[in-house]
Amino acid sequence: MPRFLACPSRRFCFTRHLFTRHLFTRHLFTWLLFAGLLASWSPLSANAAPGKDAERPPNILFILADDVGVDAIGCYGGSSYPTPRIDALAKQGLRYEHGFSMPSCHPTRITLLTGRYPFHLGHPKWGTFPKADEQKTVAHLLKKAGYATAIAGKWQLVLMKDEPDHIAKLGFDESCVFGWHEGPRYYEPMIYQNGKVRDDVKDRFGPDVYVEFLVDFMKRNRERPFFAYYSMALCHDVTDDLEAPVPFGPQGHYDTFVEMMQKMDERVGRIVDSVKELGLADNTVIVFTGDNGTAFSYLHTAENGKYIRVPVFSMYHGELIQGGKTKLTNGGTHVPLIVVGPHVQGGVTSDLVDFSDMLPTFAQLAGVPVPADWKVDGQSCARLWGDYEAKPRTWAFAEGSRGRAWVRTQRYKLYTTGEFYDLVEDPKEQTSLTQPSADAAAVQKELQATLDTLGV
Ligand SMILES: [Ca+2]
Repeated sequence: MPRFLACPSRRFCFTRHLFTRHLFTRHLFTWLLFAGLLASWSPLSANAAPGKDAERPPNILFILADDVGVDAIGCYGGSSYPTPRIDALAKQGLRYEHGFSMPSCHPTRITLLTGRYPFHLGHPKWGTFPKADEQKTVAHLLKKAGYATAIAGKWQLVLMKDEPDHIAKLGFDESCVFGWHEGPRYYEPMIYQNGKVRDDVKDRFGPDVYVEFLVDFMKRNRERPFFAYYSMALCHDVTDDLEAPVPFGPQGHYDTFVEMMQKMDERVGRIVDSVKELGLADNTVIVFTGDNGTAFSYLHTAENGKYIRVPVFSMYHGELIQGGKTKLTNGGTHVPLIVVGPHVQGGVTSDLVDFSDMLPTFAQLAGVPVPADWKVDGQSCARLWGDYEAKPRTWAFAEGSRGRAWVRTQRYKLYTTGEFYDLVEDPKEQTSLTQPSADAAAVQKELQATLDTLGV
């Protein structure tokens, strides 16, 4: 039997528990009949392959750092910031060399939640989510599979004051997020919990509140599968569009990028430790990634009511480079992607992944099909996460803010504008290939066909 076909039996094992309880109270005869069916399914459950818990699908802890590209992470070749906890995750699990985001926050989050590229959703305006797709999110899909769902940190898909129930509408049972463009996210934070502003966090550091909330959520739901989405505030700089500058930290300025990286790594460690402390390490898949490349600059302080920006330069493979957020280059779209789990194959993989893959991947872990009418762009990338049937994708996609987009392989990248780059020879995309080799030309042709099929 193909491995993927074994999935429904595992899903069946989990759902049958809930289902049989329901039937028992409703109709004893039906229950007995169903019990007979269970007996016929049992051997499949007993022989569940590695990666498939006989009782329930795995928990998913999805950690999304803000404005952190590969150049900022030690195990990817960054050397400006110590990232011991993230590096330890990579050592323990699987590190992707070719994980790609959109070049900025909002389109990445849209793609993550829907499995669709933003242009297929009509390029949702910054800070909005398409109304027609509110029921078609990864959170709704996981809820359908019996998961408890929660998000902590950044939402960004609506102004919370306008629509405090927006997160619940999109499928999250619980939430603890900062008031994006409404108040501070770090010091003296403004935090909405389940749609209501908390009045007990003024003296707290926001990121500590987000971690605490999610750890508590995992603790309360440890007897059932859960989807914990840790949408980190770190390492994005402070909010800059309020009437007055937001409060400094105790040091008299905002955290430097170095300090933010350190705090980000610490909190990743804290939430990963909590999974172990709760006894959930054997049934939890942890994913760490970033929503776009490293910030180009950040707000370091404010004087006379005006913010002062400082550039972010990082040492990456021995070269000092500036963060590339918002650009479609590697600097803006090449993000860390590390996966840890009880059955995840360790090491480094060259598989391509983009954010449209998360929804179908998590659906496969949960054992639920993605409805065909959702028209998801991605595909499961779980082939190395356990015994899951999935094929590596042959291209990844990203789109910028002005309709410009690309598809790429590990080596070559073709833009909608026709520019074509060999990223091994020319990682900074300085010279578009006008006379590609025969091999490169063949890839170019395939990538063009992909762009044509996508209709971008
Ligand atoms: Ca971001």
